[in-house]
Amino acid sequence: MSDNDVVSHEAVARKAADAFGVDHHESVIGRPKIMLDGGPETIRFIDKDGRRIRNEVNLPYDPYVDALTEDDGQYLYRDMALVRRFDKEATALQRQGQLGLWPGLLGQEAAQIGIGRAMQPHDYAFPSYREHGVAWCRGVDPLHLLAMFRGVDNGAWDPAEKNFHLYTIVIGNQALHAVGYAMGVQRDGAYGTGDPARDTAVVTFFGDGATSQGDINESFVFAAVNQSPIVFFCQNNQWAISEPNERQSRIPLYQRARGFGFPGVRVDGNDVLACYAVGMHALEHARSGQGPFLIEAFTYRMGAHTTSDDPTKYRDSAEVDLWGERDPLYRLKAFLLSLHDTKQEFFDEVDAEADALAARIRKACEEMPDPPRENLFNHVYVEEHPGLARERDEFVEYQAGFADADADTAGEGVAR
Ligand SMILES: Cc1ncc(C[n+]2csc(CCOP(=O)(O)OP(=O)(O)O)c2C)c(N)n1
Ligand SMILES: [Mg+2]
Repeated sequence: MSDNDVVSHEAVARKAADAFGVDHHESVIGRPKIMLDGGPETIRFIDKDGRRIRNEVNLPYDPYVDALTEDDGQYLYRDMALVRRFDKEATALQRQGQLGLWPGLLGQEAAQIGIGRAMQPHDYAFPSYREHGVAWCRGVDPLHLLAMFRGVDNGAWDPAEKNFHLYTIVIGNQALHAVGYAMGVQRDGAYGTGDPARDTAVVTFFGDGATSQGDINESFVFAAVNQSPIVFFCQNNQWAISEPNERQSRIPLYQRARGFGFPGVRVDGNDVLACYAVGMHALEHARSGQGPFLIEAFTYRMGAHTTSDDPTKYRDSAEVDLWGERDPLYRLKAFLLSLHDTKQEFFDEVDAEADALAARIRKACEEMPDPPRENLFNHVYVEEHPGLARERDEFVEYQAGFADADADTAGEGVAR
């Protein structure tokens, strides 16, 4: 076959799989999977049975993992388990009419907790809309996330207090904000000084689909030419709603960084130790003035895109089952058991804590008061705007006509 032949997508995928020397899998709907495990260039520390991997690819990051104690490993497990439980409860709350929408993170816990715990409090994060695990690491109360998806708040946390920006739904847009912030850090001289309390890195989060957006590519250009202190953290969960990743790129996403002039690596996004270690390295790279860094966390979206999506329409359940075997929590649990012989008591305590968390957020979510309706008009302009004030007054008067109906449904605790 010559290079000029028109080849099917499947043939391209087979060729790529052969080039990487890995198996590919064909699903019953005929979608070829190029690399189920990310390929040999993927940085991974724990194998599927929980054993520690030592090889040339992960060697540069070994010291970060070797420095972790059993307590640290348990801490990461606890984070992941609590965030998973919170996410599960949020999905149930949406199904029961308490939230308008919920984008689940099932399967992506290791990617988010790994990088989240590598960040320093004075670093700054710009998330998209699925970063509940990072929010957790930044100390954002899960209830604030629920308030937003319940529609009673536009973003309940103070970004400046947590150094965690508000969620961004417009795909890729937050990367531009993040690079702008990182350029501001440069103007403040808050990088490359050698003072760990001062040197700051910015991290922005986006998905595989977002890499097809202009915003991401423009961010790469500005970050590269300015050598800005930013880590681009791409969670390649294989799907952009119903669009599989292999229809969006002919090369592994991490390789794109090279074309812009900064390093990029692929890490096993279901291995929390790998995400933590590579995150630590990339953050130090950025803080010390060496410029941007791209991490592609190769993972899988185990659930639906959001609660409005039905993935059975476009993907095969065999694929989901296959990735179920790579569950990030089971992997870390196997590691803790094999390396440290962690006692069952610890896992039981975490489960109990997770249930208590779920009960707390359920109760508080159901009891969340609706905001005053006129809030809709607030914060549009810095100062009062006469036209808008008139519309607000008319709206309030109009709504007052429904006072009796409101009294009838009061106490039901259902978001209207
Ligand atoms: C600019 C823009 N275009 C389209 C959409 C609709 N949309 C919402 S999520 C999504 C897919 C994003 O996929 P990916 O970047 O892989 O992130 P994931 O949802 O998988 O985490 C799209 C197209 C949007 N929100 N913004
Ligand atoms: Mg995706």
